Amino acid sequence: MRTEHAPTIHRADYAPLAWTVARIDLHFALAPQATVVTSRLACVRNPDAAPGPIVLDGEELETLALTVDGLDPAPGTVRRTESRIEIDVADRDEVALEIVTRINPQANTALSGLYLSRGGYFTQCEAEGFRRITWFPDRPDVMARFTVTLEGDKAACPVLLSNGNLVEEGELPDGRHYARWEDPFPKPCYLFALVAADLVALERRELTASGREVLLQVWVEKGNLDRAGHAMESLVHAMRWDEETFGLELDLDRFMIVAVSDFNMGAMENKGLNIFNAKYVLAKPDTATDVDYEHIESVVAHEYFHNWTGNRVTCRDWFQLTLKEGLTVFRDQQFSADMLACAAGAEGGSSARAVKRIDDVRVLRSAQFPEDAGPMAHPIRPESYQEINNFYTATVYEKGAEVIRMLHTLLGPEGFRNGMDLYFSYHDGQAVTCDDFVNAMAEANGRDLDQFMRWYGQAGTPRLRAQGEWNGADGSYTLTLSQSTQPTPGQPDKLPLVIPVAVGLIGPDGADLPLQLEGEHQPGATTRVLELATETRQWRFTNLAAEPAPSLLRGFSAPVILELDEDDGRLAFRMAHDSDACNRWDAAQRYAERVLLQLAADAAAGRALKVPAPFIDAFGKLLRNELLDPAFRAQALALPGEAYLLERMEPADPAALRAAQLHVGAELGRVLAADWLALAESLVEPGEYRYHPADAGGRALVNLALRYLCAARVDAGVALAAARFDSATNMTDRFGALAALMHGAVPAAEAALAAFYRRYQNDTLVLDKWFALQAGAWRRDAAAAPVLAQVRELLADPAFSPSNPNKVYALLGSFFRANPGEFHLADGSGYEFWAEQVIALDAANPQVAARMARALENWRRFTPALQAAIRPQLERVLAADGLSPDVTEIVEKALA
Ligand code: 0A1
Ligand code: ZN
Repeated sequence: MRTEHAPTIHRADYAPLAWTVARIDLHFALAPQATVVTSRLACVRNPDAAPGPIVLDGEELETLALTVDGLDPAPGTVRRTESRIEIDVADRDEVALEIVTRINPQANTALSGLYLSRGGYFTQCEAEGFRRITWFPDRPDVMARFTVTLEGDKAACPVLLSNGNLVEEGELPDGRHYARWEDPFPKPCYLFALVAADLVALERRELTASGREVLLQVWVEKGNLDRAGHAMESLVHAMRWDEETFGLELDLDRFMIVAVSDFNMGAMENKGLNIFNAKYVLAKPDTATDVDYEHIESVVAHEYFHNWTGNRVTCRDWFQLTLKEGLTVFRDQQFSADMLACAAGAEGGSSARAVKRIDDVRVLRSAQFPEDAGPMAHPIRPESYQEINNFYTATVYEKGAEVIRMLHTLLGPEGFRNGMDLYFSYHDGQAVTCDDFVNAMAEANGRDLDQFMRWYGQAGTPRLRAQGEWNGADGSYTLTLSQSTQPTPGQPDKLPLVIPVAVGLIGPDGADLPLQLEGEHQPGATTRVLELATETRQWRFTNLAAEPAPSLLRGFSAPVILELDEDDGRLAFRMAHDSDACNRWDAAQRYAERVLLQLAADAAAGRALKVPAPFIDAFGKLLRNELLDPAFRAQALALPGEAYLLERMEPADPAALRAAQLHVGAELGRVLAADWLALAESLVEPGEYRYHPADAGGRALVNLALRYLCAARVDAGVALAAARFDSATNMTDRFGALAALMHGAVPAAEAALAAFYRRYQNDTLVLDKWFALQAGAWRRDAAAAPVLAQVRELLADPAFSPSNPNKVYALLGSFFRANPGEFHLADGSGYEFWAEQVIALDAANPQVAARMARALENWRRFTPALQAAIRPQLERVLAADGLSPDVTEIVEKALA
């Protein structure tokens, strides 16, 4: 592990390398503790760069040999540090290097580079893992053609995989065998991968749009083949969608997905050999919920889409990460929305799409908005970083996707497609920048996007202030929109952005009004996109018979915080009538937020808590509205998440908010008990489980009903949850019922939890759910032991392993990040535990530790008493011996 503090890298310092690599021939002699890597590099002088030495990166490598054109380097031509080799080369434009290194996969607990997982060898090279395998210019603008030979023990790793095409394989003495792979496409080294393990494949052959046969494989451990089908289906859907939507075809003869149990992130788009966290591959009805199925579909698609947006056209440097990530998230969001709409059929298509949009907005608001308001705030294209692994963020991914979505909104689907076509025609095979992408969009559409580019450079969530003025005398409604963005670290001044605001006006009868702007001759569509590009601007709608209710930012048309004064009656009205499902959901969220924050303030001040009757009434109306799609109702009736609410609370007081959440949830359950029960009993199980969005919506709504009923401890509801737990035929129902029982902390919960453990004790992925549920538990009885005690106990459970990232995320992530009401204990014991765990994790896996460390980055938003308890723990972590650059960057920025 690196112990020195990482220097800050600046985007402005980018310079092309003097030497790049045209070809690399790699040979791996695989052994758990001593793998020998022989690398032959064809280095070429870069005519576009200033002259200089060959520069290679390395980390924790034991170098056994290095030759230049077959000879020992001439004295004085090589300079070496732990992490860098420079080689002076005079008078030549091409040089052959041969480097032999020895590495220890078994000791690689950071899971970056080449590591072991359950006896197999796997790699993870993004962002800078390749340098932990061999010396190489480890940056994405070096694109080389790879040939890879793997040599390993046949019994331990019968399967030997790498990128591209298998060109040769055979036997070797001593029970070993080998395979040689050639990737026809030049690629940056972060897309290199190898797998050598005991796996089996689910296979399928498909024809691409142009009629080429391709082999698709999903590789899993023996015994898991019956869980690979959904990933394969998802892959085929993704292939078809990219052909139809963007005219993009698979360019390889073979495309492989491999599931691995130990993985820091979700999955990785290595060329032709995607490596996945097993959690995003494996599913069968008995072990995976509907939500798991959905996630698998979108992650499989995301990685597949990277083949064009990321691999064929890649990033010039890591500051451009959102070039591939924002765009690919947008593509996977569109794909999932299309899949849901297609499954829902003609009638339910638009609601299904809205439900997906609501999901995406929820993630953005709960994960990205807080990031943009804290010490790690950065533009989607950061200006600097210390550790690039810390910048795989919600901002780069999710806000990045919102920026692409705004381009899609501004240019329209056709204009966007034209821009994509032009982007590929200019840049296929290149490593480029975000400017190159936006320029292609601008050129294809004849549109100036210079001001739009500010979205790439400005951090912070803009506030969009809206004010409406009704003029009854002339039937006009004047809408004034203004924007402002708070300063963020290092960015005190903000400039106006281009904000597309989709607007509708709702008439008193609840129907949308046709919109006619001043100067237009007739009314037009009922939703229009207004473009706010200055600090403030007015629009005047005319020809209106009565005062309208504005519905702004429809479909969440921009990643901003909308500030609009609406009284409770207006919110209830929009909950009942807004034709834009996303805004209808948002109206319910706003109303709930208002009530929850008021009750939290009451709880903090020791006042009695009372939920306003009109709020319960508005919720009840949504709940009983059978015309609404169940999946939508499940979204609209779920209270806003605590992470989002804490962000809106001044100061953030997790205990008070939790008191409010407990009270409001129980009251909604109690007062509406008859409705919840009727609903839970009326939604009949559709026979044998299949993953289908229409069925999933019903299951989600029943599970929500059980949650409210258990929160209120309604006897019939608790009995129903217990019965559904016992008779469930699939994980969605079983887990939903268990979660409801746990949520209510009812006596039946304990037995159900134990039964769940017994049933799945040998199923590591399902046990992650068991850990997460307990770490995320809410306490209803002040006399009960704090969840912290349970989390500590679970650390010692034989099923827990601190070296498995999924286990850490399930137990510690769920506690630190998803259970603020229990983590932020007034006596500070939660923070002591946090520091202890971050320090322990960091010694083995800095990326995982840094993710956990981020749970306290927004500590300055909390009450003074909590801040006083947090600060010494942040300082304690920062003072720890050998702290990684990853955690150092997070904690230093938090304390700055
Ligand atoms: N590029 C992958 C995610 C990924 C990023 C970093 C990793 O290691 C530090 C691993 C995976 C994606 O977007 O899916
Ligand atoms: Zn990605």
